[in-house]
Amino acid sequence: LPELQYPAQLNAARELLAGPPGDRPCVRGGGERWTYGELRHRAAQVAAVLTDDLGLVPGNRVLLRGPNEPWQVACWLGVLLAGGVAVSTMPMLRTSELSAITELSRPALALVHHGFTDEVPAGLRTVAYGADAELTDRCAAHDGVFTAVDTAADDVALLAFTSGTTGRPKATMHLHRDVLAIADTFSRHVVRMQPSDVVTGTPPIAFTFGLGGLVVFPLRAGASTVLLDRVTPDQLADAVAAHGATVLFTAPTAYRAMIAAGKADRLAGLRRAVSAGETLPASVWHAVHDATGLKIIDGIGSTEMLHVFISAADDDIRPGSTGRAVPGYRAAVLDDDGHPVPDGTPGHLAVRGPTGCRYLDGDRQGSYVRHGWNLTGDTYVRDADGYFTYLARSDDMIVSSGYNISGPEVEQALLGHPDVLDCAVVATPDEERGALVTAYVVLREGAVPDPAALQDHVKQVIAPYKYPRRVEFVAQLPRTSTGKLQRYVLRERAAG
Ligand code: 3SK
Repeated sequence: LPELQYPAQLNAARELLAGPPGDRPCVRGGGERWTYGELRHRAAQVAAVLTDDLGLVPGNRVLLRGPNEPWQVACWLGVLLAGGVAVSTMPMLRTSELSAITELSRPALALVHHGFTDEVPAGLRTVAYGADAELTDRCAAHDGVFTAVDTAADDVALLAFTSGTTGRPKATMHLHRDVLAIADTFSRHVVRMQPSDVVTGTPPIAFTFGLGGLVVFPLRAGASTVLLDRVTPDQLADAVAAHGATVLFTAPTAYRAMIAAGKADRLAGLRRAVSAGETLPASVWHAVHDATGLKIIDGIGSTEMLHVFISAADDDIRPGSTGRAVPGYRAAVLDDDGHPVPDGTPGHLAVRGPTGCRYLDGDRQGSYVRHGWNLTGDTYVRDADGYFTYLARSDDMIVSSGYNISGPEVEQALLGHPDVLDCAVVATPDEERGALVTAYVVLREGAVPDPAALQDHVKQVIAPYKYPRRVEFVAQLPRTSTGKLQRYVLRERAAG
């Protein structure tokens, strides 16, 4: 794509702020409502504070921590303008998790929302932001004029941490050109964000799904963004309607919960609804479509790739399938030796494109990137039309009595039962079969636990050998801070 040819010297924040006229609405939330001019001014002030007052030099890392609200966006942009490297952290992390991140990333200082300073590890120079906090006072002493550091397109702009469905956090490095590339591929060609769009959603900005969807994409398009802080699915649906949002970014669980709460009609004003973080069950796609006419855009992305690389929109959507490689990316399904498998045969999903995995440390780089392909750890199947359908995380395939069974496929079947609100399917050890397909099920309010009814239902919708031989009812499922199911927690629990 010609739009992916960036100049050798490129500062992503300067580019994102360069576009729209200063009086256009830009970002609101946390009681603030800023135009593009105001965001530009504040980001420049933050950059000036970082360099002039706090001695930041290009390449220094800055830890960021706070809820989704405009000051966090100003801080993130300010760090990049100053040539620093943004290390965004989830607001729900505690000291032990933040310590692991600071040990790995060694930030020079931290910019932290004044309500979130308590958990920051001792010894890290911390400047609080938000109303009446130190950073805000310091900003007032700067005039909002700052010449962005002339970073190279290949300089590191951010470190992104995966919260990890395996429980092991990892840091990935992304460059200034990567930040623009995610907007110039998925947002421009699939979401097709417009300047008139009003964007909202739930993923934290510290999660690259949220950073892209709620910050980078709207700024690149000259659209406006409404940042919400920890909303329930009910509140999310109401916020979409109240703010006149036209584009929504959230996870399948939120869509499912909005339907369960009878709130899907509140989404009717949306032009685009994007789902990522986990695969979107066809039943959820149809339920939202039936209630609103909306065609949810499902996408697979990863922290390693920065954002979404397979997706589809409008009439290209085939519910239950993730879609095709996003323009600018190539995707393939490979066997264990790295050779492409025939269409229709399951294998390892591999992807390459303008963004890619660069781990900060450790020895995982060689297993994630092989021969230029990023191996995402997902088992997928491709059809003759180039559509990719998710089967499982490669370590979520269950081998039971010699059969290969995808845990997520059984979950989708269970989710089609009216009593099931949420579920997870994992392998538990079994002497006879090697592994037993085990379902952990959260029932809808008022539903009566009936394992046999759920097992019969699964046998009706997918091959009967895949049915869960063990069904356990639970109040809730373990999820990461970004909402991904932690199947390993259930596997460990089952193994005792
Ligand atoms: O991890 C994910 O699932 C994801 C999805 C979309 C965009 C970015 C990410 C990290």
